[in-house]
Amino acid sequence: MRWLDGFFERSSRRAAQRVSRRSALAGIGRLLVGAALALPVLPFDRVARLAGAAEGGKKKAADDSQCEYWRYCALDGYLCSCCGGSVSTCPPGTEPSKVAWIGTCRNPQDGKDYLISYNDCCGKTSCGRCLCNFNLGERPAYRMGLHNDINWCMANTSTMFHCTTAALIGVAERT
Ligand code: ABN
Repeated sequence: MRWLDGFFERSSRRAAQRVSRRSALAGIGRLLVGAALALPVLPFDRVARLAGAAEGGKKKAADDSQCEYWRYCALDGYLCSCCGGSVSTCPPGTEPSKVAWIGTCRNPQDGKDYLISYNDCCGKTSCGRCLCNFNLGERPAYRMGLHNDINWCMANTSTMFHCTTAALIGVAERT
């Protein structure tokens, strides 16, 4: 390996005589900046990551304790399925609001639109878990039946809002 040591020694000395320290540093700097710019655009295979994200999205759309569950397309409130109840039943100690708002949501499994009744559950303080807010087809208070941003426990004996259910009430007819 002596010859290799000698070779590198001779090349280093020759380079040191020809190239100044400043231009050597500038060259190394250019190399580093070039690499930093070029590397992110190299064609990495991102397909696997995208497939994973799509799979995660599908799982969420089928899980009624996630905001992305399809029936929650016009729900504003805490999910009762995270609060001791279910997607369509109030947790113990609360009762469904006497008035409600409705939404029309598409079930991704069959591609059909369904009418959903959103009822607030009343009688306990805010659940505080799984706050979701989707507003597909939601309208301001001049269309009360489509308005989600108020406490629908207003007509109950106890007006305390706890969480919101999303009961399926029928298939939406196309007009
Ligand atoms: N409809 C859910 C809700 C309750 C209280 C305040 C705003 C929204």
